Amino acid sequence: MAAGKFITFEGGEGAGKSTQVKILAERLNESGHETLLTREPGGSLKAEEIREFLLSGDAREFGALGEALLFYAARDDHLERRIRPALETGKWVICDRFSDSTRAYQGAAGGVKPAHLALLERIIVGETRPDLTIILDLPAEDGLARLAGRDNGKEGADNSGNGPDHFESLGIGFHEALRRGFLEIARDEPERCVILDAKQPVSAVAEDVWEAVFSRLQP
Ligand code: T5A
Repeated sequence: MAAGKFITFEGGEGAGKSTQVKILAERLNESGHETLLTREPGGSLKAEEIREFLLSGDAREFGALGEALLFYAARDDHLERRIRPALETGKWVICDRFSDSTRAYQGAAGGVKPAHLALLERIIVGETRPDLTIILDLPAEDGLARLAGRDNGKEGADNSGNGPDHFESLGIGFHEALRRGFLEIARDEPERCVILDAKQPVSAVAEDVWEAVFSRLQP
């Protein structure tokens, strides 16, 4: 059996990742591909527990490096229990955030040295790198405004399901640094990454996503 494909979605807060991963999974299912739709932090039982801790803000005292280690502990479990087994059985894995989020949030915006994050990535992710990463690009203030307009928290957005989680509540400067961080990743790895304009309506972004998947991975 051919190994599956691994697609990750990245971008700042409210860029529309959760919306687009669902649309892509449906489209791939309709074209006959079995998919695993998953997310980070989380995606496995233990990783979801770490997610709660991280998004509650209680992990803040560890600092950005400590948070990165927690994201990687969750990622290790997620890779071992869900992502690699799915890829081995030929599934297309679509993941809402992955290691580029650690590079952008804890690295570019949080100040952890890129070399330290690269080392963690080598140890934990290893060969299981995404075949394609879609970066949804949106000005920071637009993404935050979208979240402010959302009438209830996304499932698991924080411990209560209401209000901004720890990362959403950081200042605009942090979110602008994030955006620059993601754009830099795309510039450094154009063979893996595609940047899409997330300001467009949902259906137009979905078309761009499909075009990127179709042209790069020929589903
Ligand atoms: N994190 C994560 C790290 O710091 N390091 C890491 O290594 C990892 C993996 C995760 C948090 O953890 C951080 C990053 C995050 O802060 P989360 O709840 O999973 O927390 O947060 P996000 O992934 O940012 O999810 P959000 O829900 O905040 O944003 P999405 O998924 O990008 O956006 P979505 O699809 O939920 O849409 C947001 C709102 O906008 C509307 C939607 O209907 C919704 O109301 N919308 C649009 N409106 C207009 N036009 C469009 N094109 C729209 N698309 C969606």
